[in-house]
Amino acid sequence: MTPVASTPTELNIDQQVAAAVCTGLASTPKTLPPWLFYDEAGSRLFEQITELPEYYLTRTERDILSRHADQIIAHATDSRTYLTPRLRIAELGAGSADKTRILLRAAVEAQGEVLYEPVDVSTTALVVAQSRIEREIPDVRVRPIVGDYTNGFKFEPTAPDERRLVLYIGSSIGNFEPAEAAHLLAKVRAQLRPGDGMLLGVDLVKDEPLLVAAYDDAAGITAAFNKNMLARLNRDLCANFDPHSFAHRAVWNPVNSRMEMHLESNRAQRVRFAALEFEAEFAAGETIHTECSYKYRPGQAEAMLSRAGFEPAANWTDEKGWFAVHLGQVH
Ligand code: AVJ
Repeated sequence: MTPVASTPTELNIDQQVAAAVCTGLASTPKTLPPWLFYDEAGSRLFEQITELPEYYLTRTERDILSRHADQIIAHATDSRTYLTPRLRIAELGAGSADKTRILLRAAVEAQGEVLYEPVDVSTTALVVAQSRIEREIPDVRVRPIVGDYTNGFKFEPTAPDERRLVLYIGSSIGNFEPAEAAHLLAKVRAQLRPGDGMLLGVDLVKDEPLLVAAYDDAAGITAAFNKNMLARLNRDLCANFDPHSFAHRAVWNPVNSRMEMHLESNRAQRVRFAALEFEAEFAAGETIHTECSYKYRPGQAEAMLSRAGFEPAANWTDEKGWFAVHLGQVH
């Protein structure tokens, strides 16, 4: 079993964390799901990761979007009728919506006012993104949706002259097993109508040292991000992890075409979860698998989009072919 990236919404957050820990640490090998990274400290560490020299993903995707924003927007509004539709832009897991502003500016340029619907579980992130976007790009109206896009959120229906473009960028899809990823895209597709589209940002397979460095940076920020999960469990579940007794491991798994992050116990130890009446035993060298980041080969993103019911319409990449942005359309 590998970590599952979804966040159940029926339970409160502590119950979700408790359930994830009991399931993950009782399995062999031990796992914890990557959504546990993103408490306040973890979200800040992730923002730092995106600025690291080794973490090419954010920078490369931003360059692709900057270079091709007008064309992306033109493709998404491309119409066989004389009426040019208005574009509404939604975003799954919007977070700080930093790169999104590039596309929003291009859409404003093309059509004037734009409606932007960021979806995120974090109300704080949505509030920050909304005030920043409304200040910087006054022609964008932000309509935030607080919700878990892995778990049955609903878009508002669009008007007949509107098209919805759903952004799912930043290689977020890479956290999901292929079957889960297909399911997620199909669920989004089920809410869309002909003419709507999905813009998917995926990281591509490249030389192993580049991949490993991106997940094991020299400054140790990714190591801190990985170990922060243990500090979070200490706080949320009254656990007694000693984060120093675990080492950060980043490994390329060529069989499954994914980067993996693990935490390796450097000694035999027992960790107690006072809030749970639960204990976990670690042998020296035993690992917790905390994340998968899938990397795609040419054709795989298109295949994934097709299987979910999208027509692969166009894609854009950088000069080195490190990252790709794919547009899937609903016919
Ligand atoms: C936010 C899931 C795209 O997988 O590259 C960064 C998270 N993990 N460094 C990724 C992450 C380690 C990131 N995603």
